[in-house]
Amino acid sequence: MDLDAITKHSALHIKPNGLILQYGTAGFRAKAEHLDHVMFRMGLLAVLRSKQTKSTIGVMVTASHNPEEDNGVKLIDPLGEMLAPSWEEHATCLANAEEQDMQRVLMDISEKAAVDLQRKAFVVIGRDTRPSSEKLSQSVIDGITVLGGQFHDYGLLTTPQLHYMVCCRNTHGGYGTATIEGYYQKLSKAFVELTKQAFCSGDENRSLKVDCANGIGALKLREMEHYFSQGLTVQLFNDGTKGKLNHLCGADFVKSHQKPPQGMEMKSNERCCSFDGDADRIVYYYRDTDGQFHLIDGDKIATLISSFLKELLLEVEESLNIGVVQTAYANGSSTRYLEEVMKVPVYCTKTGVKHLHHKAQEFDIGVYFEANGHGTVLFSKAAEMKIKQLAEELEDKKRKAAKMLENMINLFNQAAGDAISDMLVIEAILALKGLTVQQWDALYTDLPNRQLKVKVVDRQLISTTDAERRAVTPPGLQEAIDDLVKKYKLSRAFVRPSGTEDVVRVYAEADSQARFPMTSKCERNLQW
Ligand code: NG1
Ligand code: ZN
Repeated sequence: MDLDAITKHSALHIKPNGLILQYGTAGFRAKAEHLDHVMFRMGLLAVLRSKQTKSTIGVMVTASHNPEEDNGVKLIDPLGEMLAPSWEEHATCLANAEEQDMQRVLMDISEKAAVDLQRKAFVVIGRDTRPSSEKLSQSVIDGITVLGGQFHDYGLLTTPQLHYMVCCRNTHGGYGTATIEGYYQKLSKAFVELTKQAFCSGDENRSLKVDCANGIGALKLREMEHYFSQGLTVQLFNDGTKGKLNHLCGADFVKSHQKPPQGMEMKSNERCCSFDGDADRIVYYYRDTDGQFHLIDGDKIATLISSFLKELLLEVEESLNIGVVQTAYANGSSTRYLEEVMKVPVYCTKTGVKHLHHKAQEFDIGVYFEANGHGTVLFSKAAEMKIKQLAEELEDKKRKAAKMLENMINLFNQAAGDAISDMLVIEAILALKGLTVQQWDALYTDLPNRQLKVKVVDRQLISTTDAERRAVTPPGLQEAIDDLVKKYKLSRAFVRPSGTEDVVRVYAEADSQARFPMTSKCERNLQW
């Protein structure tokens, strides 16, 4: 380690006085102007992590669904997964170190994590379309090079595309080719093969309206659309040519306001979807003939996908196990439908995809989605091999089903939830099953629900247990919630501190909106 060079370069990326940031569920997030030093330091950390894992590490510069003025950064571990928890702590220490302590903290991390400093390091970088992202990714590069690491800058990418690149590089092409062309080819080949049958039966004019949140999703979908254009026409809205990133549009806006994004022309019964700012989340929606808006969130996406996969497994008579993983925010109706009607086991984890991803790895086929539309499906190595074998050995209808499963494996981005990949999966399933968006929506009816955020002095005073469904502290809080909840049917409520914002989130659902615990009066009394 050239400690002098580190000190010299670090002085060009000064930490603002008194600023303390935490590596949260989605890495660091803050106003862009406060992040230069964090970027430089995450470049340094990525080099250490790369040396330690003897693998390529990813650094993504994005603040996802947050306002355009914000930015953020997260590291991607070797198989495309989120950074290991012990390294999240190293990231927090390094980001908050005072200038004079930088060298010591770097040495501490290297010692604690047994980093072989002599090894080579390789880091790949991606960024979203925020005006601040290009300069901030240059600071990441500065950090990488000062520690002697090599890098490849992919430039503009969606977050899940960078996860895919990292996974491809560390599996030496086993997962796919680590280029944007490789990503487009892999997904569109699977999509075209999967939907061939559906489209020859006269359903070739499928079209979908996509709200791209004025973000990176628009650029990437535009690049990709000609690869699958025979199967699906996408009409892009909020493509970044006029509006501001995530402003009154995008998956987060649609999900939390339960209304269409600005700028989207919706005719009745038209299928529409929204991506978030870095295209790792997707939600669907439509307006019925009475003009009423219907949201189809991550829970219903998980239901559609898992029922399709289960049907295919029944067809090939293979007893691979499927599990669905949700968080406390999953609508109670979805959990009931999955367990009671579809007879699929459902598990609840803490919020944040790393928890869901981890749990989903326990199954042959693990379907995980957060209600906000972030999710994917994981296939175990054994399941992949079995399905490949069935696709070769079986005949007729069974072979067709096994081939479909094989294509589904390739169509999912197993490294991370991916709006583009999930969109193609959903479009393929709807086409193959001949389902309209209304029929999909009618699988079950969501319980009325509300989610609020409340500003408090110290959100960490609230601690939780049971996958965040029950509060442990402060004393009396859970009892108060229980007293309220028991007055209503099919009711559930919980509070938890957010991992990405300085707020406490409050969620409640019950059988009817009219008798809903969180009335508008109550809402006004809360500080937003
Ligand atoms: P927090 O802020 O911890 O609630 C939010 C989302 C998560 C996840 C992360 C990362 C909700 C209720 N929470 O986490 O699902 O997506 O951001 O972006 O939607
Ligand atoms: Zn996102």
